Amino acid sequence: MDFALSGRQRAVQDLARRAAVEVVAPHARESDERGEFRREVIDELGRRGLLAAPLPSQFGGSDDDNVAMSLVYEEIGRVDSSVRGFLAVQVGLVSQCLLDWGTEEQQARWLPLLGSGAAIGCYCLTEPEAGSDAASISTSATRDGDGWLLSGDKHWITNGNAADVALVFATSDPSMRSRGITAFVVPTDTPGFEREKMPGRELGHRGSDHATIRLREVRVGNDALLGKPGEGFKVAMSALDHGRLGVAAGAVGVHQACLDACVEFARHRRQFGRRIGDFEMIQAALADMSADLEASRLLVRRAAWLRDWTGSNTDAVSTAKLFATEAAARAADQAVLLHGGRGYSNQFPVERYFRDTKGLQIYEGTSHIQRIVVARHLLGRDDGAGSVPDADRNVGRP
Ligand code: COS
Repeated sequence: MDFALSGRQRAVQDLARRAAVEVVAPHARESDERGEFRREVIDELGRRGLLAAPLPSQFGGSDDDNVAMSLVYEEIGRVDSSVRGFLAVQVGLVSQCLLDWGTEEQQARWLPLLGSGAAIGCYCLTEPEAGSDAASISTSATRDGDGWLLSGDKHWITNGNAADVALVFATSDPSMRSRGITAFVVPTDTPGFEREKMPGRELGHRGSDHATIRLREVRVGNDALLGKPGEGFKVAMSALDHGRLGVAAGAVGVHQACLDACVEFARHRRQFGRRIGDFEMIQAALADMSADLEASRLLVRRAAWLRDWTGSNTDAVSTAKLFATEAAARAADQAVLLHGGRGYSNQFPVERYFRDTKGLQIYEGTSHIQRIVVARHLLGRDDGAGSVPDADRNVGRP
C-alpha cells in the first residue's frame, strides 16, 4: 500500500495551493459578505489550468487523475467553500459528465470552453418538489418533430445565472420514475431558458451563484441528448459520483482550515496565565479534530483512487462524503467554540466555515441520502429469501 502522492499529484497540489492563496483567499471574506460570485476568480483559475485538470489534452486539459482533482478541491476548499462549490459543479457535475456521456460533437464544442473558463456549466436536477427524491422530477421532455420541448422549474442551481451551458434532466413519463428521465445539453441562450437569483439569503456559500431556472418550452434537437432517452437518471447519478467527491474533498479542506485556525489561536490566546492550548480540554478538541481530519482525507483519497483504478466508486464516494462533511461540521462547531467571542464574529473566518459546512452536509445529496446509498450497498437488492440464515453461516469467512 502506497500512501505517497506521485510527483505529478504533488505538482497539481502545489499549483492549487498557490491559486488558493493568491487568487481565491484574498476575496473570500468580501464575497461572502456581499453575496457575490466573482467571475474574475474563475477566469484566473481557468488560466492556471485548474478547471481542465481531469480533461484529456485534446480538450486543453492535463489528463490528471481523480486523486489529483481531489487535491484541487481540498486546497480551494481550505480557503473558500463557495469557489470550491463552483469547481465541483463545473468540473465534476458538468465537464466529467460530458466526458463520460457526451457525443464527440458535444465534447468538442463544450469541453475546451469549460476547461478554460470561457464557458460556465450548471447541472439542473433539483426542483421545488424533487430534492432527495430525484427520480420524482416533473420537468417534462416532450417529443416535438425531430426534437424535444423542455418545460418546468429547477431551483438551487449552482452557477445557474452565470452558466453558458446547462445539463437538464427531464421526464417523458413521471410514472416511470427514474426510467422516464432523459438528460439534455442545453445552451442557456436557447429561447425559453429563464433564470434569476434564488430568493432569500443563504446560510453559507454566500459567494456562490444560486439560481432558480424556468424552462418555458425550450426547444432542443436530438443532438442535445446526453445519453439515450430514458438513461438520464444514470447520467445524473454518475455525475453525482464526481460531484460528491468534490464536496467530500472540499470538506477536508475546510476541516483543515478549522484545525489550522484553532492551533494558531490555541498557541497565542492566553487565559488563566497560560496559553489555552495547554489546557487538556482544548487539547482533546484539537486531537479529535485532527484524528477526524486524517480519517476523512484517507476516505476521500481512497474514493478518488478507486475511481481512477476501477472506474466506479459510488459506495466509497458516498462513505467519504458522509464522513468528511459530518466531521467538518463537527470541527467547525468546535472551532467557533474554541475561539470564544472571537469565533462568533466575522473578524475571524471560523464563523464562515461553520455556516459553510451546513451546506456541505446538504447539497449533492444530504447525509441521509449518503447513508441510504451506503446501506443499500451493504444490503443488496431484496432477493426474496424468506428465512434467517444459519447462525454459523459466516464463521470462518474473511
Ligand atoms: N451511477 C449509475 N447509475 C446509478 C447510480 C450511479 N451512481 N445510482 C443509481 N443508479 C441507477 C440504478 O442502478 C438504477 O438503475 P436500474 O433502473 O437499471 O435498476 C437507477 O439508477 C435507479 O436507482 P435507484 O433505484 O437507486 O433510485 P432511487 O429513486 O431509489 O434513488 C437515490 C436513489 C436516493 C440514491 C437518489 O435519488 C439520490 O441520490 N438522491 C439525492 C439526489 C441529490 O443528490 N440531489 C442533489 C442534487 S445536485 S446539487
